[in-house]
Amino acid sequence: MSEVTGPTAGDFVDTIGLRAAFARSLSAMYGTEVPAYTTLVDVATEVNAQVMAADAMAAQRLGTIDRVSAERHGAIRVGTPTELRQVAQVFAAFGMEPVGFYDLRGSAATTLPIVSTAFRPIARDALAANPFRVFTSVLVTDDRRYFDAELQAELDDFLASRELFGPELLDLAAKAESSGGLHSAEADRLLELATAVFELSSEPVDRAWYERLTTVSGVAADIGGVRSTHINHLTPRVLDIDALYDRMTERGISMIDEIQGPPRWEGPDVLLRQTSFKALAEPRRFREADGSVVDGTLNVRFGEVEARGIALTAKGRDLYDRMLIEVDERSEGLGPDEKHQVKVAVWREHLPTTEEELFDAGLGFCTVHRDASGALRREPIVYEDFLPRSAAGIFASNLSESGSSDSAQQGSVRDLAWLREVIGRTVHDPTDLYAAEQVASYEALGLDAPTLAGRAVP
Ligand code: OOG
Ligand code: NI
Repeated sequence: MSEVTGPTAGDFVDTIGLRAAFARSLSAMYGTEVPAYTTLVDVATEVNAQVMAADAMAAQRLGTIDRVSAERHGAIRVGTPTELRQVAQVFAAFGMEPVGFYDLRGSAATTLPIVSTAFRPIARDALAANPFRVFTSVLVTDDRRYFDAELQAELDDFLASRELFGPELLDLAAKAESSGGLHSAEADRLLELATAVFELSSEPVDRAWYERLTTVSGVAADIGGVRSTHINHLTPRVLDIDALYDRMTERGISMIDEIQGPPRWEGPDVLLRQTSFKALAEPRRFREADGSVVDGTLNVRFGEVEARGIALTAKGRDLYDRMLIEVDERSEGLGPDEKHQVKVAVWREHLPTTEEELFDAGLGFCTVHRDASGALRREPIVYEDFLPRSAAGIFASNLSESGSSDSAQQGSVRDLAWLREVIGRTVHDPTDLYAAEQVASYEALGLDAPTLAGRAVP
């Protein structure tokens, strides 16, 4: 594992060191803002220690305990293509590249006027050293299902008049990107500025404007109702999410009523399981129509935890998506416990119960290695990305109002090509990254890689 260095006087801090320090710095900041996050991290640490004590080899099959203990994902939301391009520059300083395109609009379950990508390291050693990733959403203000022409014009004006990322931050970030790091004084300054932009602002919120956007969507208000951005949540990784769920509940923290993604079952863990606790009331100040400023609260930020499994091939991903549809059909009207039982039944019907069979069936990604005796061993590749349906579920369960949208209107076009254009950088396809890693490991041993059919729908 590469050594992760903190900024110390006189040192050059490389990209990995910057990323690790950035994740720590955001974590420290967020812990002071949202104390329940610290509880979540404590419980995750406790659970991880127990899983390690029970079987350290099995616990580390999808990442070393050092990686898992430091592992976090964040979520942020921005308003405009310019802000998205700028945040991409900030993340580039930390070796985090855009991966995947997620369209969370227009689903029956949610009213989310956003599209998203994830910024993360892509090389295996960079992920092993520190996999910090940020799910990043951008508002789609010209989508008529959500914003009429008048509201769009006002919103665009409002967003155009704010500055989230100042020139000093952007310049330092560009320098860190091109030099592969920074000397310590500049590294400290970059970390300070890059942390500060994601702090919750104490500037009063214009109540009428915020409420107007809330009628469209709580997410629209969170993004476009204020003059700054903030971390929405930071998510630790846990090795046993069911144990964590129970323990948080015992501590009196009310979790959402289901774990998103695959069920707990006896076969291989695939993709990603996530759960969250509901957004907490946080003190915010409001400016009323008469200009007076009053104290109030907003429920926007929440806590989330995740357990990561094996990355699925396009074929495996397609199966996963079909299994979720089957679960929906078979669990209509059922409560969370019964729904979980249906999930387990569907999993048993469709998915192999061992990793080996999962790889043999071309459903899961792996790398191949020779052990000391010369025998070939396959190791699972961990899933490093997000799931749009789980994301929509996490968003939805944390919005107090469902918002409103007009499905008779045409949505505006947003796709991977659009994302690439506004970010001005390569947006990687997650499935291609896993496939390339698998192929490279076979080729390194002079073996033919198993053929991988098709591409996953992101
Ligand atoms: C992002 C919600 C999605 C995840 O882990 O799927 C997400 C947000 O709330 O901004 O973080
Ligand atoms: Ni999240």
